[in-house]
Amino acid sequence: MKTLITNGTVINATGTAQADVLVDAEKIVALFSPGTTDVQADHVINAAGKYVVPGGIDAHTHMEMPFGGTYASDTFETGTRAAAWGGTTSIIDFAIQKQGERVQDALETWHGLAAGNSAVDYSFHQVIGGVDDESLKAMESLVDEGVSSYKMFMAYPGVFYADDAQIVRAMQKARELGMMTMMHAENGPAIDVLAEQLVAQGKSTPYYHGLARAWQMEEEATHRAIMLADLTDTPLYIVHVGAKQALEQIAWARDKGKNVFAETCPQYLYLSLEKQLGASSEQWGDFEGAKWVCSTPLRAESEGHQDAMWQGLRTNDLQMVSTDHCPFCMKDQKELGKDDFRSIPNGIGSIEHRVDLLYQGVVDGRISLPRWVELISTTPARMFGMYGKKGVIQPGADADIVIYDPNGHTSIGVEKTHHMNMDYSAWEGFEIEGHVDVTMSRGKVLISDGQYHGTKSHGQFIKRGLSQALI
Ligand code: DUC
Ligand code: ZN
Ligand code: ZN
Repeated sequence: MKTLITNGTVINATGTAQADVLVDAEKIVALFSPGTTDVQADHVINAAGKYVVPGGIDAHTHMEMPFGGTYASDTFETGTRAAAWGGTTSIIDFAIQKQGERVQDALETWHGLAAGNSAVDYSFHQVIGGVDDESLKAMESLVDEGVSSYKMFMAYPGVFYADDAQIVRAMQKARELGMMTMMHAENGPAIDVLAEQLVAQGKSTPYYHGLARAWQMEEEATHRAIMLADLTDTPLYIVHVGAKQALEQIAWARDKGKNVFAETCPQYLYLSLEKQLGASSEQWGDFEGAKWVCSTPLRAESEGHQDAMWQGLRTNDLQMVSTDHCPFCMKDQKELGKDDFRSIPNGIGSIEHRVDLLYQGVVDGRISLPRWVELISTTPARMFGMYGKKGVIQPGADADIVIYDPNGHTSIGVEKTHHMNMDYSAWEGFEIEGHVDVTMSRGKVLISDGQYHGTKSHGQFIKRGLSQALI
């Protein structure tokens, strides 16, 4: 089955071109100057006036993540269907090993959750939640299994936390194996002290989650992670950067030529402690703020964190944007923390909106069209060892293609556009001056004409190679 996408503007990270794209079965097989071929296709899609871009890659998602006595509310089925609606055709989720569990068992559990339940292709990073001799040994088989990256947490003592000694040992193992170390960089033990003191003073509403997780705790942990990676001579990728001071640490390390990489997320570009969690004293008691309780936390706009994140995307001190998609409903989930912010499950759902929210950055003059593609697709593919197959419109690549309408419009809201399994939208009322018209995954149209045509058995596991982003 051949599909020809005609008259569109193809956008890769390297630039834009007027080109027709020929898809044969699951692959892109040719790009032509428009009208220069009489190829017979079974199906023609007219993309006149539209952008033809590589499918989005969300390299940081948490389907069904166990957290705070509950589970992230999107399954692989619901979360990847929402991804397709929003132009994302690949995700990398986290297979979570906790202390006392076998790494292989955790990975097998996540394979079991995703296989046959994914609308789009998926892969895994391994979380090592308990660094010990057994889990370090188990890391040795991960690269062969297509899992070339793993994550540790400097936060959440008693749950996923790794101390400095564990981090050093894991980084040494990663260096031996060529794996990418990903880090949740916040000083968890210090945060827990502040949180306990705030609650003891009666300051227990969601707003105080942001105060307890002070930017100093993100800056300090980011710096420490950089130095431990330097010590062990291993590359480092910092997840969900939200504090401008943490970004300064990353820029400093990169200026010194270190293999330090980082992502931010849409919530750190657009949302803030003041607007969403209420900095005026009347609102401090408002539990609505629980909708935006995530870690790292939303930070004060008055301190300039959001503008710093946009700037980091322009200067390439931040190389990509992932969602940290970790949705929880207000009812029965976020509500667990109505008397104490420490019991609010941490997370925001955005998988459906990342491509649109970043496109709005193009409309607003913050990033260029090729940079948009680079941030949402090409760099995630390179960073995590799947470039060529994913992240680019070129012959030989998987036909993961989004047709994006710059004259379309997307109104975000739980009633309007939302397909995630959540009873609210963290993005309610956001208006995007663009629209995902068609989402194609390995040659199959998943979204067109405002309809979903996918199946939960379409998505395949992506066996990834080593990072292609290293110097
Ligand atoms: N932060 C979140 O907001 N949710 C999941 C885990 C994390 O680190
Ligand atoms: Zn995290
Ligand atoms: Zn996360």
